[in-house]
Amino acid sequence: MDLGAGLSRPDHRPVLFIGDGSLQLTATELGTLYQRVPQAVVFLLENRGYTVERCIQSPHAVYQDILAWDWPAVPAALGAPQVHTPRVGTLRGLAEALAEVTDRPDDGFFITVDLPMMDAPRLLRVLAEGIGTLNARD
Ligand SMILES: Cc1ncc(C[n+]2csc(CCOP(=O)(O)OP(=O)(O)O)c2C)c(N)n1
Ligand SMILES: [Mg+2]
Repeated sequence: MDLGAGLSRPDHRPVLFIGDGSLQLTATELGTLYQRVPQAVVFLLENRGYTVERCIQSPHAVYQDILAWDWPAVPAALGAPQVHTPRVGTLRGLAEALAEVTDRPDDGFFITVDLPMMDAPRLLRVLAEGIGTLNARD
C-alpha cells in the first residue's frame, strides 16, 4: 500500500488506486495508513470481484465473485473515523470528490468508485483475447 510511500515522504500526499479484491486481502493495513499518514487518498475500485481474472478466463465463475463490503464504513471500522468516504458512480460525482480532495489537503479520503463488472483497459482485453486464442489451439 502507500503506507511506506507516505512515511518516507511526509510532505507529500500518497494516492492509492486499489481493486476491491486486492483490498479485501490487505485491508488490515488501512487503519495504520490513516493513523500514520492522515492525508492519504485511496480510490477503491469496486467491480464486485476479480475482473482481471474474469477477462482471462471464466468470467462468470463463482470464484471470481467477492462479497460486497460496506466500503465507506471500512476506514472507521479499522480505527480511522475522520476519513471522508464519498461513493462515486458518475463522472460528475468523481469531479466533485476530486474537488473536495483538493480543497482539504490535510484530510484523509477513501473514495469508493462504482465500476461495471467487465470494465477493463483495452490492453488487458487484447492480451486476454490472445491468451484465449492460444489456449483454444492446444
Ligand atoms: C496475495 C495474493 N493473492 C492472490 C493474487 C492473485 N490475484 C492477482 S490479481 C487478483 C484479482 C484482483 O482483483 P481486484 O483487486 O478486485 O482487481 P480488478 O481486476 O477487479 O480491478 C488476484 C486474486 C495475488 N496477486 N496476491
Ligand atoms: Mg475487483
